[in-house]
This record gives sequence, structure tokens and C-alpha cells, in this order.
Amino acid sequence: MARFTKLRYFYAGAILERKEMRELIESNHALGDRDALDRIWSEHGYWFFRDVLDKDAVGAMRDEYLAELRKLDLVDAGSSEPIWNGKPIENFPATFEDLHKRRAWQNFVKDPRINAFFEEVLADQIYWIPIDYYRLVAPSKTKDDKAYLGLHQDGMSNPGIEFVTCWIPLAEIDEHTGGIVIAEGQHQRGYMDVTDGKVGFSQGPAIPEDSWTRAHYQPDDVLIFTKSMPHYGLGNKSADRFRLSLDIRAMRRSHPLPVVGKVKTISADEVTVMTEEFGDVTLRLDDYTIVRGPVPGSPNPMPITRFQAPAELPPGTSVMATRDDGRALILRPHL
Ligand SMILES: O=C(O)CCC(=O)C(=O)O
Ligand SMILES: [Fe+2]
Repeated sequence: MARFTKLRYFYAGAILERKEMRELIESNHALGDRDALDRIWSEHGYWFFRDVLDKDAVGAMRDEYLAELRKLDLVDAGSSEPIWNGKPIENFPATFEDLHKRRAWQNFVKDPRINAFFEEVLADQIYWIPIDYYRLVAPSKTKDDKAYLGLHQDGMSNPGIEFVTCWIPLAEIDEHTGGIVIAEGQHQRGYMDVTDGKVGFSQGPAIPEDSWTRAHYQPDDVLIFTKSMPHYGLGNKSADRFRLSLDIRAMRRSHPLPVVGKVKTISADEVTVMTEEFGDVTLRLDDYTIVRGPVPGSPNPMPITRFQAPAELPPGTSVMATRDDGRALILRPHL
């Protein structure tokens, strides 16, 4: 039996209701039992573990985020929780370059306690791919219940690599503060596509209302899900809490790894990437290659054509490509 939580919040005296949602099922009982973990993964497409990540390591990540909010003078110096102090918030940034520069998440996953957890769960050494997001979402009192991030699957436009997404709350995230929502049971339907500007499954029924699933997230929890899992991010409707989370993507090291490094040379037809794992790798770009270019001030690289690639991804740019027989399936920049 699925459990449901009713999400209610108040706005200007009126009760607005968020959709009724299922609660994520915890997988803690399966830790250490490979068969049970594998069964849950193929049936549900996710693992939700409560209270498993090392508290100090998660606390250090939270402090990194809080330091950014203090720099913006939006959280008071003495506060250990992400509570907005009421100062002007209109120019809240979409990216936090300093966190990237300080390699905050890379240091987090290097912590032996964090690394050991992911190695145990994935039963392999871990390779972290450079698709990563520091999510600091400011409270917004707008009337509409606009999503923070629209419906998608992480694998939709990232062919050629087997990865899982690890979504990590860094402070409490309740129903008002938002957070991720996944479509339980919908991960076995292939990829959605875009029809008339709307993302959805073009074959078969729409995603049933009762598949939407979330939790009241706590620091030290982690949600790990498959790249075909449909999901979106709720807006932050809380009065004064920032939503702090991190999402990073892990691969088993024994799987074919992506080509990660700096562009050495690039044309509309070919890119050479200098990598640590494989040395220099040359890949063909063709009209099927999903090429992305950087967007200043946004964490999301944008689709571009291969003809724009030399200008948008010049030598020296940090990129990730995936490959099929000498052809690039994707080519995307990262910070
Ligand atoms: O944090 C969110 O709102 C959504 C995150 C997401 O899309 C992901 O973790 O892949
Ligand atoms: Fe996602």
C-alpha cells in the first residue's frame, strides 16, 4: 500500500494544495544484501536511504552553501540553518561559481566515508561524471505553484553512459521548501519526448497522477535513481527557508567511461580532447551529436549545432563527450 502525504501551504490566507503525493519507500533494510538491492532497483528504479551519509561530511557541504548565502548577506552569521534573514533577495544568482572553483562536491565525495557508502551501494569503484548541480533555491512567495525545474529524465539527452543520479539534501527540505519529485514506476517506459513544447511520453498513457513520489527530506539522506526516471523539482514555497541540495552522477568504474578533459583542437567535424584516462581522444562530430555550449550565469549548457562548437567550446574548454565507434554522441562543457 502506498502512503500519501497531503501537501498544504498557505498563501495570503488561502489554502493552496500541492498534489497529493506518495512517499518514497526506504531501502535501508536492503543495505548489504545485493539481491535485495538489485530487485528494488529494477522494480522501483530508485533507492532512498535515510540517515546514511556521514554527518560531518554532509555538515561540511552544508557549511559551504551557508557561506555562499552569508556572502550574499541573506543568512545571518550565527545561523546554522538556511533561514532567510529578510534582506533583499531579488538578484538571487542561478549559479555559484565559487562552489565550483572550490571543488566543493569533488572534495565531498573524496571523503573516505562518503566514497565507501557509494562503493558499497554500487558494488564497484565510482567514477563521478562532470554533470553536477549545486541547488540553492530561494524562497518565493509567488502565488503560482511553479516548478523549480521541469519534468525530465537525466538520460534523455545524455546517451552513451551508464550513470545514476544521486540527489542529496543538505538541510531539512519539507513540502513547502520543495525538492525532487519522481514518477514511481514510470522508469521502464523509455524516454519521453517533447510534443508542442510539452515533455511527456508520446506512446501510451500520460504519467498517472498517483505516481508522483517524494519525501520530507533530511540531511544525511540520499535518493539514487536511474537515468530513465521521470522527475522534476518543486518550487520553494516556504516563507523563509532556502532549499539546499546537491545532485551528482556516479558510474561504475568497470563500465565504459566518458571522455573527460580539455579541448585540444576542434572543428565542426571533429574534436580532440586531452584526457587523464585515455590520453588524447579524437571523435567525429556529426548531425546526431548532441552538442551543448555554456550559458553564462546558468548551470545548464544549451543545445548548439556542431558548427557553433569551435566558437563555443574553444581549445582549453573542459568538456565531457561520450562515444560510439569514434563518433561523439554528446559533447558538453562543464565548470
Ligand atoms: O533538485 C531538483 O529540483 C531536481 C534535481 C534533478 O533534476 C536531478 O537531481 O537530476
Ligand atoms: Fe534531473
